[in-house]
Amino acid sequence: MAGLINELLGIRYPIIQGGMAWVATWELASAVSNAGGLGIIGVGGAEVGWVAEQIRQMKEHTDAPFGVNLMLMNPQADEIAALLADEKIPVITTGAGNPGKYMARWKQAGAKVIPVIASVALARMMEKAGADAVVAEGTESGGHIGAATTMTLVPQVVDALHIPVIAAGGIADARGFAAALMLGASGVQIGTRFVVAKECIVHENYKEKIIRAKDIDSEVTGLANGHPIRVLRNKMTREYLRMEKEGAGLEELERLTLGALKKAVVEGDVMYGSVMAGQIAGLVKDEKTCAEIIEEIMTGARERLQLTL
Ligand code: TUI
Repeated sequence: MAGLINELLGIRYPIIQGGMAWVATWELASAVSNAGGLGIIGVGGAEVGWVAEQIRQMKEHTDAPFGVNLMLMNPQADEIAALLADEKIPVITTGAGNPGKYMARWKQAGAKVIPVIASVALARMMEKAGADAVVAEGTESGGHIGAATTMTLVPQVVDALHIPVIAAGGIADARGFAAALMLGASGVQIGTRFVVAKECIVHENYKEKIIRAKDIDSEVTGLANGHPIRVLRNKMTREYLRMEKEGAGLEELERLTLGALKKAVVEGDVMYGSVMAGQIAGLVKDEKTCAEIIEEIMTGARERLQLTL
């Protein structure tokens, strides 16, 4: 089908995987790329050496296009940005900031640059700066979020830009995929559904927490200090929200969340760790391979839309 991002990116299906910190390692990303989507390595707060090793493994495990997501609050963002250019990474997505200063170098290296944005203003700025597409990420998403919902953000970004828009936030099955295309998106980015993929290396407790989540189990911490993070409710969020309400300082609150994502993902501490997941977690009911997840979405989408891919 013309105009979808599978053409732009040289992949089979217009589905990209979210670049989730600690979660989106080469194991998950290569499985998504090998299944016809775009797998993305999530840099998060990791060091440049870790990223280099992930890229090496990725190149060993897939011949298909793949991406790397650079979280712009990473202390080594400059070094990692240079590495991505040197390694000729085919697709670079960014989060939690404005990647403007890296754009020229990445474009020169031949990368397709796709900033993740949560507002029309930043989307416009990114198009002007030379972005090839944007991911419009609604507040339904897990992790660091903006305020607008996917339903309202996507059509407004589509109307404001000339480049393709990829919808993210609240999409986990064929219905969400079809709805995103109805809003004018040229593809989707999916995170939470892929956390519960067989190939995803997160701790079993983390997958279990998503599978058991109900519709109302999503919570946002950090709203008061300007760093809203969507997670699944647990002992940590209850304590955090109580302290936030009582006017606790940023330092005190950060002590509660520092390293909390790694604690949940790697150690499986889903009681005191930060279990980042989107609002759609309640819809995710089983562990499947990346190929099964993608095939299920595409089969359902073909039934709903006149898709020929
Ligand atoms: O980046 C994300 N989601 C993330 S990053 C992340 S790692 C992290 N861990 C702990 C604390 C903080 C971060 C977990 N989840 N999504 C993409 C996204 N970017 N959503 C919203 C934005 C965004 C927000 C503000 C982009 C730009 C922006 O400001 C632009 C500016 O002018 O600086």
